[in-house]
Amino acid sequence: MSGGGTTAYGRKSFQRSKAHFTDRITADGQDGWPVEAGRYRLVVSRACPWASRAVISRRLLGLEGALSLAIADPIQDDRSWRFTLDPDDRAPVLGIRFLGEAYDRRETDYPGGVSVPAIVDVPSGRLVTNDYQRITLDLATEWTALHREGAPDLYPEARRDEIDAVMADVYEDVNNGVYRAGFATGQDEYEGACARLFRRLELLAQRLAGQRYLVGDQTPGFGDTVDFDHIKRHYYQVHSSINPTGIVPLGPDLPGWLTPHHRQELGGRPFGDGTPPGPVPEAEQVPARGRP
Ligand SMILES: N[C@@H](CCC(=O)N[C@@H](CS)C(=O)NCC(=O)O)C(=O)O
Repeated sequence: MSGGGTTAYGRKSFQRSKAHFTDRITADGQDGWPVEAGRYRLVVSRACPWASRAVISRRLLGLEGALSLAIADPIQDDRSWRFTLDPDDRAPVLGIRFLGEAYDRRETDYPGGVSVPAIVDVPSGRLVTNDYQRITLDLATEWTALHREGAPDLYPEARRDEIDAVMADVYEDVNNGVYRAGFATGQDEYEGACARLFRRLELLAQRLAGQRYLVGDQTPGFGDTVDFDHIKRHYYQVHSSINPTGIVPLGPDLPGWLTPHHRQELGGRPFGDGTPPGPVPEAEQVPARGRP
């Protein structure tokens, strides 16, 4: 996930490695990967916020039948993401034990990390992309022929500039900001990241004071794709440099999230011109211990 950069004080700072495989799956197949029902498998960890974005988009757009899902164990070993939640410790359909095998089939001796979300071409077993942002945008804009009826437009043309601007700030200061703070190894670095994170949260709260969503009317409920058990076990047990004891904290109070928020009183239509998605397919339901 991270390499190390050296700060002015000589300590290592958190640096996110860039997605290396950026091929796109598109309607016209410009990169050699045309949109096709049943051809690809989305590999995620439910612990990973970047992967969750793809899981949520897939669900809202009703792509479950067209793009199947593999869920990695939240606890990695030294070969990274593995399929130890599955029978025989092998991902069904792909038949591999480690996501790294799909990376190897794509490029031998690839020096980078093995990250989720990743999309794998099922027939060849090769990784297509691990570019989380592009994956999500392409699900919204290139996979339209396979969207469910009533799927919301998650990236409306008229709002793109605004979405991109808000997303850039949220990415820099919040999404990546929590990593910068959480993985800091120096006090100065930690305090800088922390201050920046809370400054941004304050600005976002101001934006949300008078409108229900960050941009426009769209943001349907995500809760049913969240697995807090996976999130906690991954972050508290895998990153032994920042939590050597591996103790997993109790909480949060998940049912508490279901208390009425009354934010609908601010207006907005959660699905824009579309309709809510149907229930989560049975095979993909988050076990009760991990969900609100
Ligand atoms: N680097 C990815 C972001 C996704 C990411 O960082 N995923 C993390 C999990 S939250 C990961 O798989 N890291 C590899 C590791 O932990 O070994 C991208 O920019 O597309």
